[in-house]
Amino acid sequence: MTHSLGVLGPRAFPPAAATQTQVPDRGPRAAAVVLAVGLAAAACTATGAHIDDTAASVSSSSDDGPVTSAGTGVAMCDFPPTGARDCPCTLQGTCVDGLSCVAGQCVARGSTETSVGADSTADGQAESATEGPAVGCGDGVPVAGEFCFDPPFPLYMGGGIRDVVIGNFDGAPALDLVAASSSEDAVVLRVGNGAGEFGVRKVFGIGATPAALAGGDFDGDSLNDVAVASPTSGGVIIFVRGNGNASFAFESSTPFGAGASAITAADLGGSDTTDVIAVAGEAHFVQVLLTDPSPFFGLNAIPVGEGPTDVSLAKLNEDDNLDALVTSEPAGTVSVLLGSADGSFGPPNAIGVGAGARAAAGGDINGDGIGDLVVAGASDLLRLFGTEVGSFGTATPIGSAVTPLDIALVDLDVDGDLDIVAASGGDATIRILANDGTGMFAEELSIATASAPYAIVMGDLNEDGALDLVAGEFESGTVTVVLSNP
Ligand SMILES: [Ca+2]
Ligand SMILES: [Ca+2]
Ligand SMILES: [Ca+2]
Ligand SMILES: [Ca+2]
Repeated sequence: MTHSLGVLGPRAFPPAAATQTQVPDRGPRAAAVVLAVGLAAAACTATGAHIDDTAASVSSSSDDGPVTSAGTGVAMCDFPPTGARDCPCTLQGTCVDGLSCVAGQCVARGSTETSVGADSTADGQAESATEGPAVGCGDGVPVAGEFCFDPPFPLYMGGGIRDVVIGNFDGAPALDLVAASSSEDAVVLRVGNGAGEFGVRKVFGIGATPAALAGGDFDGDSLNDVAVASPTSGGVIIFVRGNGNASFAFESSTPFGAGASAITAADLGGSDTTDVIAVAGEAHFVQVLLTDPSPFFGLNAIPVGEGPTDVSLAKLNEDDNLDALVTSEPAGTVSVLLGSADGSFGPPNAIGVGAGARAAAGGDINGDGIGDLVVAGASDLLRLFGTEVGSFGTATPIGSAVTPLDIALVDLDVDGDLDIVAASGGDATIRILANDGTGMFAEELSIATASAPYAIVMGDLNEDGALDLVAGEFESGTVTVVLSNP
């Protein structure tokens, strides 16, 4: 998920999500929702004007959870922008062009001291793939350029987890987790306390097998709801109304015309409510379902060719409308559908990326103002630079991840460029790849998950101002939670 990052309010869903579906020969249907959470950015201006005072928050601990600590930073600017270590900046601080805020200083790209630290073997010891524990991690002050996480821990959600959504569902500000349990025909809620701890499972049956979830306020009551794509629902999208008190009501269903296999949510039609776009994998179409005036008023289905697998949304051209990316694993394509302000989408422009395109994310990864693509391919991650609006260069392997099942673009280290978070199904890891600002990626971290991750989502679960990661896992019925530790 890649377009503008909105600030996540207590009941606000971030604007877009990505879902992914299964392919028969790989077992369970995979699905993912990626929620990007806005981090209040304090940008250094070119004139060297003052920026921001940022008070990070939260100090907490738990029996099985890590401790996060607080930090306060004051941002000032690099002026003149020499790149010398003469410019203090904060975590969220973005220095002038060409400089990154690293370890509290504006420095030139390439001279960064990227911090790493995670427990990829889940043995309780933080480590780095290359450099040992990160110097800058754990001080409570998020700094641009550092990737800092505590050891991952699994959380049981229910049998056959296919998808996860992060959002507020209990009326309290802390973010909660909702997962799709395909063996229990249910959505499962665990309420978060803002410190990276979660309450007991609350199971809500939906009478059909969920394949993918999307979260948002679909009925305009300012309470978050869940929309469920299910191939066994009889051709409807299931609307599960959030009551705002950690409970759901099975509310209604909307005709979709075929079994749904993937779904993602965003405000597509200009109303204040969240809309969805869903994929009919076997019927080979996508359809937008607008929520104004009531949940799920369908627009015309758009044929997208053989075996659509996943849909995600991103801003790829110069207008303000979200565009849709529809992958097809059997066809080996990513189809780009340009969006309009009324929530409709143009015809698909299919781009061949080789076999096995399972999921895609869009965004400008090299900073030239043109939208680019990254793809979870058959055996590797792929990168396609946009050459002009609607046109893309050759799919180039990035060289990380094994049988990737999901992919997201997000500025995880808050240095101003989009990084990759990938669910690596073949070796049960989350891979984090740092962008050098030119669309070149290097693997930063490989974090073990409980079993093959089918979905990867992000949100600030422990309220420290840095994004945390959650992977959804079918075989183990878990989510693996990776909390930030800046
Ligand atoms: Ca609602
Ligand atoms: Ca670009
Ligand atoms: Ca970045
Ligand atoms: Ca966090």
